[in-house]
Amino acid sequence: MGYKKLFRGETVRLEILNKDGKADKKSLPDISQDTMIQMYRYMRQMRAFDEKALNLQRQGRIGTYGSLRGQEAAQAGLAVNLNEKDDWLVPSFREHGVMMSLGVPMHLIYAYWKGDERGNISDKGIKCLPPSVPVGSQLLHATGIGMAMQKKGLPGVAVGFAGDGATSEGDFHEAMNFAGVFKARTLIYIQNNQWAISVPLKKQTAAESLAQRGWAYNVASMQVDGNDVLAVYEASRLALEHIRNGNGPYMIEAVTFRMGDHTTADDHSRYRTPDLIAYWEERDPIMRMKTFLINEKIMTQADDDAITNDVTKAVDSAVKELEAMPAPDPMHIFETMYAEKPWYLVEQQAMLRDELNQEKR
Ligand SMILES: Cc1ncc(C[n+]2csc(CCOP(=O)(O)OP(=O)(O)O)c2C)c(N)n1
Ligand SMILES: [Mg+2]
Repeated sequence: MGYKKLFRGETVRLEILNKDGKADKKSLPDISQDTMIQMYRYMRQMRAFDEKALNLQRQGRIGTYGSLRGQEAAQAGLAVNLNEKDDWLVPSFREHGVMMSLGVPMHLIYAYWKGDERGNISDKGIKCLPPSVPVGSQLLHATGIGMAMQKKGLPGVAVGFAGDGATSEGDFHEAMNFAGVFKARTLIYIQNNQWAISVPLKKQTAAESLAQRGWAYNVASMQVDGNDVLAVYEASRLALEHIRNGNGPYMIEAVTFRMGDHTTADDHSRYRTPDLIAYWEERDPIMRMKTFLINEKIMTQADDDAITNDVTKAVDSAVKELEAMPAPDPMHIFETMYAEKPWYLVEQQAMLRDELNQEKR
């Protein structure tokens, strides 16, 4: 297949499913029907999680929330290729889809968006760093972890996530440079949703693609239709194989679209037109895969109804678990940042303890 041949400096764009859910049979990846259903299920779970999160935010039951609506394929097609025992997730703030797919409990992800630090601590043994809000900063951590794994001969891959806007940050370029020089076991995974809050891609960069930047650092790079879960699956599989075989880092640019507001603190109708939203609504990643699965008789409408039931139940029970969590201990803010606490935090911790004790009296 043409896309397997990567040319230095040239952007290779991978697309398999068209917007109407039809695939060119010749380009179908070697993928089992179970995996296809799994990816579809993951996407449906993300959408159900997301819709509930927006309602919870409106009701004041969680805080500001960043929706991933529209980006489900870009996360599900990657998730099924990851191995939760060995691989590291190094997320920014829009990766809850891939996190929940790898097993981070949904009630903890809701807790994070409620401002509860305990949301970042899971007992499931999943190697997932806390989501990083300073744009692009997490990519340096992903490169560092990938360098360490390369040095230690470990089998895993560190996946550093970022958006299109983050690729304008110095951190992105430093991370790419180090990854290239030190052959880090790192996948730099860019979800190009074409907006950085209200800044459109064309004001972000004059480059033809984000993927082409990777080659300047000798990081093999590919652009993929991020709303096509089969294409994302295949791009991720190729990238991870490349890294796992010791060939150095890889960068994927998944071209997608954020369907909603940047976060619940934003109003995207102020900078985007209804026509643009309608254009992307027609390219919804979930509908596209559903049409494909039903037309190919891989899934029936009854199977789909059962999935709806399962994902709704899972979300409802996550909300119950979230709201059954005991109130967080304010003293907890001093834990988990440093192995050895600096003196000023020791002082502040003592002050807060005194204040809380006085309040109790
Ligand atoms: C260093 C830094 N600068 C600015 C911000 C404010 N900010 C938060 S998200 C964002 C846009 C990020 O866009 P992109 O990287 O495309 O990710 P997306 O939100 O589209 O997923 C900005 C400017 C921040 N969090 N950190
Ligand atoms: Mg963006």
